[in-house]
Amino acid sequence: MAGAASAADLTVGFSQIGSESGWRAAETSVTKQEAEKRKVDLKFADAQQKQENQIKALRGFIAQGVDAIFIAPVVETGWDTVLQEAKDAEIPVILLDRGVKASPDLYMTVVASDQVHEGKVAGDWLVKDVGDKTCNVVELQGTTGSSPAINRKKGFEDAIASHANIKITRSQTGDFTRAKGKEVMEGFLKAENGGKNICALYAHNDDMAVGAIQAIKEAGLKPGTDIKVVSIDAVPDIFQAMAAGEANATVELTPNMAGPAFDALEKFKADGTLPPKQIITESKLYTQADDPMKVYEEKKGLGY
Ligand code: GYE
Repeated sequence: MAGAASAADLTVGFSQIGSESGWRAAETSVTKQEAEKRKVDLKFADAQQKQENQIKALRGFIAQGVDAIFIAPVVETGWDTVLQEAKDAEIPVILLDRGVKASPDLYMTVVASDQVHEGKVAGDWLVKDVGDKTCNVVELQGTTGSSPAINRKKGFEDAIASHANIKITRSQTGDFTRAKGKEVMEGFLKAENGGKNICALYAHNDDMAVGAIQAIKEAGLKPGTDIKVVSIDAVPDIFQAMAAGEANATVELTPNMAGPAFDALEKFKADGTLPPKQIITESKLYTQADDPMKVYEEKKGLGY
């Protein structure tokens, strides 16, 4: 009987969304490091945030006959046909950091955070911070139709639902990027009396928050005090902003989704054991009380 397949025998095709945020760049570098460590031949494809490019990449991987496919699906829908093609080719698919609306028998597992919980942690922080003060919140949503944008919105709304003094008064996608986050925040500030009506910003990722912080400063306001800033990812730059008093809280998302994914794949290849349908990564709240510059030093250079 052939020895158990070690990772060194594996070729894995990885369809990455793009490099829209610091967190995404870190996930890419960590995935490449994990592959290198395990001597996996990783075929990398950057989709520049376009679903059609991801579908094309998956078809290329199927044609190449890779042993497995990893994909971070840019949006939740539109995957059934190509996932069925991978299944017909008996190529297991593992989803990284985002989910899909497709039958669970079309993928092996999804390695991701509990994104509803992330939004709830962010909302709970704001509830605690504002007490019974009236607080109008503006929201920068992630990519429209992506599971983190849908779930983080729901979690935050769940957290503030029973607090009538806290309301989301404006909400728009910033597509998870700094540039768009800044642009949309500029619009919010103009529409809300130069920002005087805004008590807090909830951004679905730190990159949009960092862009928005720039806009708040250019409007002559103090981010972190005039407008509280809470976001998700825990990338190094948000800790720099926190140390400067310009951001207040972030919810950590590990960029290492590939480690658990490779572990599940190796186990399956070795003895046929299937992983659970969901492998959920931890979420941790960081605030200005957590020595932000120390965290910044620990995180910088990890590929962000
Ligand atoms: O929060 C953001 C990236 O899919 C959960 O995508 C991930 C999100 C992450 O653009 O920075």
